[in-house]
Amino acid sequence: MLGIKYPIFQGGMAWASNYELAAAVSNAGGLGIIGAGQMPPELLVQEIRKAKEKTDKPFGVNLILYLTYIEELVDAVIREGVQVVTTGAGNAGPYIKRFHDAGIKVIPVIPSCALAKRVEKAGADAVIAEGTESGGHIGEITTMAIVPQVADAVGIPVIAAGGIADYRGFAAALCLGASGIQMGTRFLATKECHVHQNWKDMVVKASDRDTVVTGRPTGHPVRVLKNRLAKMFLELEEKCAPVAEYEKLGTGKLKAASVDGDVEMGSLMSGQIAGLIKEEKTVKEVIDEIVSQTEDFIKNMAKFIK
Ligand code: TUI
Repeated sequence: MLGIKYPIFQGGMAWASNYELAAAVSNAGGLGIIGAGQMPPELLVQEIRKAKEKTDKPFGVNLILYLTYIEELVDAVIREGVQVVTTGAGNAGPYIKRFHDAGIKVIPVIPSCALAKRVEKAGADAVIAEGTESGGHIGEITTMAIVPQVADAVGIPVIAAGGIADYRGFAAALCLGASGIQMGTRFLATKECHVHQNWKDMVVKASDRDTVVTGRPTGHPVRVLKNRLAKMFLELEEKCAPVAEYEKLGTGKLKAASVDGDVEMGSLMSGQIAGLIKEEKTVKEVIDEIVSQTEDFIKNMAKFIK
């Protein structure tokens, strides 16, 4: 469907997956995705053009749908032309026809069966079923539970996301009914990812219990690595603070993590699988290793039941 060699998507990460990471993933045979986040449309256009200079393989753009100027980003993506758009934090339905008319495949990230069915009805080409293990803005259901349920609920291909960083996660996702995987945190800790070294070091140092979910009362829960900022968010919850206070505290914090490397007051969005990631690698190493190890593993799986 997408013209890619391996069914491995790199999660579109605001302030973390720019054209360099996306092009590297696409060149290695996966699907690189530029995380548009809150970029102004002109910057997104530049990113798409630079990615095209770096790779002749298909790549995508991820759009966060709750932005007030989302229409401008949609127009920019359609004008520039990319192979795939993935969407997060909202219902992709209203935009699907316009993308299709421009020859762009639409693959929404969804945290529930209800949303999966809704976007399938609206014409989505596939869905990314994302578990609560993921970093950033999350739903409530685990990857283990959501992937088979979404696979049964829709007829389009399902990509599994959340808690996957090695061949075991890849194989498990296929067993659960997925046709492919999406990884974010694993690609955060790669040489080609431009986030500040301090953030990557925090991922590599993290253990299994080092992430926490903040912002639940706002309706936009976000998983991050524990730090001073995360603690301050949790204190707002204890005080039953108004939503405006979360917004005030959160402003500019993803940039602080990514650009300034502020590991105390930056928003270090990362998934629970950070604990499994022990070193920074190149994108090609990540993809080549996971592909060859998954293949070997699957070939030998029958031994467990014989
Ligand atoms: O979108 C993500 N992950 C993200 S977006 C993001 S940017 C951000 N920055 C600060 C605060 C909050 C976000 C960081 N990480 N993942 C995909 C995803 N989509 N997870 C959950 C959803 C989702 C939620 C509700 C998708 C659809 C949806 O629909 C609601 C509706 O009623 O249509």
